[in-house]
This record gives sequence, C-alpha cells and structure tokens, in this order.
Amino acid sequence: MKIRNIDLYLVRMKLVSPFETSFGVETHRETVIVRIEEEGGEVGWGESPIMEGPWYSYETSQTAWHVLRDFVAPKLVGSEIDGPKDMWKGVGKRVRGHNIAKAGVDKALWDLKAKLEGKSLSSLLGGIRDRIHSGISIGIKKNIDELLKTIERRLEEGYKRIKLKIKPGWDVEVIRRVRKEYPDVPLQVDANAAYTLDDYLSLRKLDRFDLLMIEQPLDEDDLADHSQLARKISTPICLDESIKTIYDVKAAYLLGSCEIINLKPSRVGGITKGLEIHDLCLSLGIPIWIGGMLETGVGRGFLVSLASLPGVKFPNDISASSRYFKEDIVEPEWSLNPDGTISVPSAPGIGVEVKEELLDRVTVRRERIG
Ligand code: OSB
Ligand code: MG
Repeated sequence: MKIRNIDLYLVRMKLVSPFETSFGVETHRETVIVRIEEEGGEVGWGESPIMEGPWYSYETSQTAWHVLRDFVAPKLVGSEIDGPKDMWKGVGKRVRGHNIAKAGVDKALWDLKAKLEGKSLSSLLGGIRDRIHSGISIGIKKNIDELLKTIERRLEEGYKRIKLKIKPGWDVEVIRRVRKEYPDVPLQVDANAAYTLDDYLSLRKLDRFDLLMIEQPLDEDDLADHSQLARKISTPICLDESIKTIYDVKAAYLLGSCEIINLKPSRVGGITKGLEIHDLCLSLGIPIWIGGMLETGVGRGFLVSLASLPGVKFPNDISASSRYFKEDIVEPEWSLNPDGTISVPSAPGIGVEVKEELLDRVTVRRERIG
C-alpha cells in the first residue's frame, strides 16, 4: 500500500462519570485519532489513547501530537509499505519509545490492511472467538456506600467481572465490605503503582478475599520488587504499566515478577507489538487479558479483536461505549450482550464506522500530513 495522507485529530470528549485512580481524576478523555488514506482511497482508523498529563505513562496528548506530526507521519506519507510490520522496520524503530503515539499509526495501518484484504481484523490476527468476555473497571469513590451502589448498578447492566481501583487508605476495608456484599463475584484490584514493597503486610491482607489478581501494585520500573512481593502474597500479581516491550515480558518471566499480564496494545506500541507479546505469553504459559485506557469506539475495536485471540484467559477491561461516553464516535456503538460479552464484528477492519460529523464536533485540533 502507498500512503497518500495522514490526518491527526486531537479529540476531547466528556466522560459520563469521572474516573479516579491512584494517580488522579479524569473527567474528560483527550485522545488522538489517526486516519490513514492509501493511494486507492481506502481508509484506516487508529487511536493513540494518551492522557492529558504524564500520569499513567510519560506520554501526553501533546507529546503524542508532536511525535506523530513531526516524526512518524512525514516519514510514512508517500512511502510504499507492505503493512504495519514494515512501519516497525523503518520509522517505528527509529523513533524511540513513545509507544502510545506510535500505536495510533500502527492500528490505522492494521485497519487499512484488513479492509484492503476484505477481512475482519479479528480473523486477520487469528482470533478464535466471536464474543469476548467484558469486565468493568470501577474507579475510587467518595465512600464505600457510593462504591457499593456503583457495583450493584454495573452488575445489573450485565458486567460479570469487577475490577476496583485501590490505593493506600482505600484498600483492605473497602474490599472487605465489597466481598461481604458480593461473595461470589469475580473480583480483582488495580493499584496503578501506588504501593512499595514495605506495604506488603497490608497487601497480604487482601489474600483472604479470593481476588483473581492484583494489578500493578508497585512502581512500573520495579520488576525486582514485584518478584519479592510475589513471594510474600498469594494473590496473583498482574503487570500493566511495567510491560512496555517484549523484553519486559522476558525479564518479568525470568524474575517471577508476575503470573498474569494485562496486555494493552497502546502501551506496547499497538497491534504488531501486542501480537508478538501475545504469542510469547502463549508459548511461555503466561495468561493474558486485554486492558483498556478509556478508548473511544475506534480504539475499542482493536481491543475487541485482540481479545478474540487464544492467549486471552481472563475477562477484559473492555466495556460498552455507554460506560464511557454519552455518544461514541463509531457506529454501531459497542454494546454488552445479556451474557456479559461483547460481539466480535465480522465486517472488514475493526468492523465499525467512524461518525465523521461527530468526530469533527469533538475535535479541538486537526492536521493533515501529505
Ligand atoms: O490501569 O488499567 C488501568 C484507564 C486508564 C488508564 C489506566 C487504566 C485504566 C482502566 C480503565 O483501568 C480500563 C477501561 O475501562 O478502559
Ligand atoms: Mg491497570
């Protein structure tokens, strides 16, 4: 395919409810949508779901814009490439880091490739299921009663697995109350790196609540202390922020830093890198699941297709569009089936159409390269 032009959209959308984690409160989603058009007029869409500030990773919407506009897009426009994997031999390799930024372009190239081949992204990637298990990630609330009410509502909506954000001071007592109310609900927690190894005694208290896993308890760079912690607690450790490359997977495996990996395609650079990590985890016997970053319907499409792969062994942080936005920028919106699953589309590419009029309305900055 020969790349004709690349459009970047800086989009700002209000979340239906604020999302609080150990690193702060999000009321809006600022994200970069990428549109790539090839010579024949076919179009692929991608998303770089960064945060406004460097809270989850060092990247921000401004750094992603800079890297995409000034370095990645100019190199791709006018070039002839086989597909997304080629991007990684050229500019993808040359531009260091900035995985979330590069993920937007990688995804758009996968959507484009799938459409040109007339295949759904799931089938192109080797997906084995037509429905994926949806879960919901619930933020930190003002008090436990408010949290219990939220959980009740989410279970009524059909979510079968609940993930709760924790931080020091919002952990053992909160989970004890939730477990008492819901003894059988599949439950897991996510600390977003809020603890240190010195906190192991309070983390050990979570062992009695039959949690599926604890996600990213310690600092993202600290594979060594995660390995120590894994020997002190019985709740399985799942890594999120720590896994930015396939080399992190190898190190975590050799050190015994985790039992499970939350694979977020954007955190590792997109679908190409996500697939490599999926395949490695499958061969090493590390179960994975697909995490989210409050993506719009565009990014969500890639999460759904990845979640259809065989290495995915747990429910995913992939919820319906309505959990995030009043109106999503794709059609049809992502919706939950009564059995708590989301259907994997069979239409070409990610399988949903971008509502360009709505996209224009939520776009705060736009630029065409090429
Ligand atoms: O740590 O998994 C996380 C959202 C933004 C950034 C980090 C995380 C999250 C979530 C929400 O937990 C997952 C989702 O529903 O998209
Ligand atoms: Mg996480």
